[in-house]
Amino acid sequence: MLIRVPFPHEPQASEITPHRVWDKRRDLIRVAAASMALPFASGPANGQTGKATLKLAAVPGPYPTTDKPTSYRDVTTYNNFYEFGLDKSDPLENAQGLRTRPWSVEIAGEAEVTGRFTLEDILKPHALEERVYRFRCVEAWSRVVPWLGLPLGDLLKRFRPTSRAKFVEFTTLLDPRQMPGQRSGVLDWPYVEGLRIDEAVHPLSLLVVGLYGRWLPNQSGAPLRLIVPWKYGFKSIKSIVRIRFTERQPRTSWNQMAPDEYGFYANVNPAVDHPRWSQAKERRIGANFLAPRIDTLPFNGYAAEVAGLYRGLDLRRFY
Ligand SMILES: Nc1nc2c(c(=O)[nH]1)N[C@H]1C(S)=C(S)[C@@H](COP(=O)(O)O)O[C@H]1N2
Ligand SMILES: [Mo]
Repeated sequence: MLIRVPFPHEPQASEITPHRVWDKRRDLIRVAAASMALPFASGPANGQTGKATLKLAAVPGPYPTTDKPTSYRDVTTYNNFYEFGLDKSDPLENAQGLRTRPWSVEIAGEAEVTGRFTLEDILKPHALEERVYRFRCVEAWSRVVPWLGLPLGDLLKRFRPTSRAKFVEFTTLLDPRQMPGQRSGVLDWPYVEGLRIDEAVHPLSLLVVGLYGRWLPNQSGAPLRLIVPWKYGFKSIKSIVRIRFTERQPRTSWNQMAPDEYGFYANVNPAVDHPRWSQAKERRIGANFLAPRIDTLPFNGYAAEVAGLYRGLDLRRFY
């Protein structure tokens, strides 16, 4: 049976209240954030990652935005990660015990190279980049984050996808003992997302391992997540354990649950409303509470880079 849950829902007063509290603390937070926001940060993984052998060092990559980044605190205390609960504060509270080392990713499907790869295997050949991207949730909040990661296409190429690989499917860890949200039926677990292969190898698509010069905290999708900045946030799947090349369009979690509300494409589009609310504007998290909402831009501001991927596609039908 399909249970309709109030997600992604319109922002409610109860969500706004904590922001006022955070806003008051923002000056303190800014000091803390400044000391950790080293654009070329390098050093061993911090305590949470155990005996990681990889160091986090990044160079600035292309596609920066001039928008002011949201504070580290706002980015890591207000999250969507249903495996750890439905409230925005639940992932911070419930994800701390998730074991993210050792970690491995299975590569499967239409590719010459398949099998299981450790996180170290995945990351080692790549240079990490820091990219400041806008990120917009379907629930009409947005933020600006200095992500650390590698271009997804660079990784995918290593597995030599065959000519039959038209899509890429991504799957999150399934482990109800570690992920209490998976003991409830809000979604058909595990969380699955997918991209057309040309979207996946587009240079904007980033496989993310960190933010603000640090390894990803668990609530942000450690140790490996996607960031697809021109699509609504739900496409940016967290804690990935499997990448599969497919000939057919994969079944994705939110699309399967409510196909009339969450399309496979999910390109940010102010002209196509969600059936239950407008998508024309957004609230920048961390901005002054009284600041007016800002206009949402087509493809979240990345139209110049990605609109060409959808030439000839009716974006009202393929939302
Ligand atoms: N596995 C998994 N990935 C997920 C989600 C989730 O519930 N589970 N939520 C998605 C949604 S709706 C959003 S808006 C972003 C939120 O990412 P953030 O918490 O880092 O801002 O993660 C996406 N990735
Ligand atoms: Mo979202």
